[in-house]
Amino acid sequence: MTYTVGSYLAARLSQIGLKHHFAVAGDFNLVLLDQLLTNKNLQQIYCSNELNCGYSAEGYARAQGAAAAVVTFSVGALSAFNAIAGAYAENLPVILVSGAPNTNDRATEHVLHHTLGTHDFLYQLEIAKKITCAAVSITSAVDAPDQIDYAIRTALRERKPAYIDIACNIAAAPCAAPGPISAVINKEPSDRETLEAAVAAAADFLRGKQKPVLLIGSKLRAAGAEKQAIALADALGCSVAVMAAAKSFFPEDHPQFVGIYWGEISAPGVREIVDWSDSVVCIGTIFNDYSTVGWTAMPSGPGVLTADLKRVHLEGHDFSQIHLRDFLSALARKVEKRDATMIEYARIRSERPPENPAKPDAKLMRAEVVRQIRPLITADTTVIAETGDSWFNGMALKLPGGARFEIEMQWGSIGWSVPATFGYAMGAPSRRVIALIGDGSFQLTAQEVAQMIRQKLPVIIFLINNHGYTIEVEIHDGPYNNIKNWDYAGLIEAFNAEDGRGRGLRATNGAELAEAIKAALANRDGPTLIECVIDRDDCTSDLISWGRLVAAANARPPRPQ
Ligand code: TPU
Ligand code: MG
Repeated sequence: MTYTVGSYLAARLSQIGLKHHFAVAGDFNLVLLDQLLTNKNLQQIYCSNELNCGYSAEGYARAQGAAAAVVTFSVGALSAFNAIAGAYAENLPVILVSGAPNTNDRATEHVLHHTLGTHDFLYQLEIAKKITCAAVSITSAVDAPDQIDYAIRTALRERKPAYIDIACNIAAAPCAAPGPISAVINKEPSDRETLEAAVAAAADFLRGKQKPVLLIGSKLRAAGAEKQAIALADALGCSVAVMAAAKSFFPEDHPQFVGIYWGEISAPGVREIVDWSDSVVCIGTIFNDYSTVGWTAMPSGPGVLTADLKRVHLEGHDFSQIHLRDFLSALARKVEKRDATMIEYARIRSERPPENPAKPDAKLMRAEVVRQIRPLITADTTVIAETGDSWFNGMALKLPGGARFEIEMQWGSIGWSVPATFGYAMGAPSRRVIALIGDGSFQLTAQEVAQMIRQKLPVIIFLINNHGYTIEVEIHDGPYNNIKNWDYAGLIEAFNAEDGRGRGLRATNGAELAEAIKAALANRDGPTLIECVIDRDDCTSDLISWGRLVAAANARPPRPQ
């Protein structure tokens, strides 16, 4: 077979394990899309707009480890950039591929459509360089294989997005055949001597402590080190707390799992266990103003050991070029039991009292929605929680072993979850996907429900209609937090048109919600959106506490110069 630049790219995407790529057509990428279609192992999945295309790929990368989105020049790529920057923040290798102007139009006086109307076509590449770990512009079929391999390899190594643009008259040009995929997927090994030194220093650090705890962060998954973290926990026997953004990255049915650590709004007993400890081993953690609850919950000082993707830091030491996976598994073999924090936790642990069901015809409240969602979560369920009170509702769900949880806490762009749910469901067809989405967030990217209908994905969406931006209300209220109400359940009929099998249902009390959930479980031919109508101020107390502390952090006056 003779390869073209486009079919070479398709071969590489398929070789790294992708079965799909997401796309929106535009004249600068049409020939490229044709070339990608020639690969029968790679299905082309269409999105309603490029922002959603980027987020669909981001969601797919959460399920599959990597993803690709294909868009047209500028009008497409600039919309996708929000999602690509999000993938950077969230440590997800999404390959953004953009069609680009014909090579003959560069360095001429030509003015092209889909550009700023100047002779500069490079601004897109320049922006891409800021929000990806590798950005290449392909204008030669000879160099294309090397450039494509470099971009994909760097994305997989760094767990960050990469960018490739391909001139529209190069996409179908013949090029070299792909060599062995090991050149792209082989990981740089840890530096052996540094690894040994880091493990020795960390084991020494732990030997000197009585009450260490492990704190799990969201980069643990990016490192592919979830199993190794369990091995270290087993070896130490200490308490394991998990940051909100890493929920489900350490199994919640593990006997040493104590709960989500989130300062004032931590699960019962967890803040005490972390505060009383004499050392915190922070594994892949990200401390930002949200995750530290307005800088009120951030382990610091000589008792902190930080193990990051490729770096270990503890007082007096800093080691680079070692993979988290290698570090954790080697350390697990070196440490002695340190289970004092578990003994403490057993003493202070308080079980949540069982929730009583609301009266079936009583006005629907948030707590009743969460109570009815709990039993839906099985080992093969993934819960996807959007920014808003959905974050806090999601945190309160106890996950059985195997259940997964997805959240976009570092980037925090509302609207993420609708396309990310679509992409995730495409990437994980055997999982039950449940999304928790606020009305305000949903309005940004609602169109992608139509793609779930098109692909017949049996996703269940709990749309919490509290008539506004309640999370913002709790941080800082004003008229800008009120939104136009929609007939969310009715919208699904519009998306179904003549052939769709999506269902839209509205629940205003517990009985209606129970009926709607039954109908959702029975609908295997498309998504079911359940609009849960609650009061504007019916939110978790966690959101109120968190909002107060985040608002206080935002309101700090400028320091005097
Ligand atoms: O449950 P609830 O009402 O808090 O959620 P809902 O209705 O989805 O409202 C979310 C409100 C919100 C905004 C407007 N949360 N964060 N923001 C700020 C924001 C604006 N634009 C983007 C793209 N991302 C944001 N986070
Ligand atoms: Mg809302």
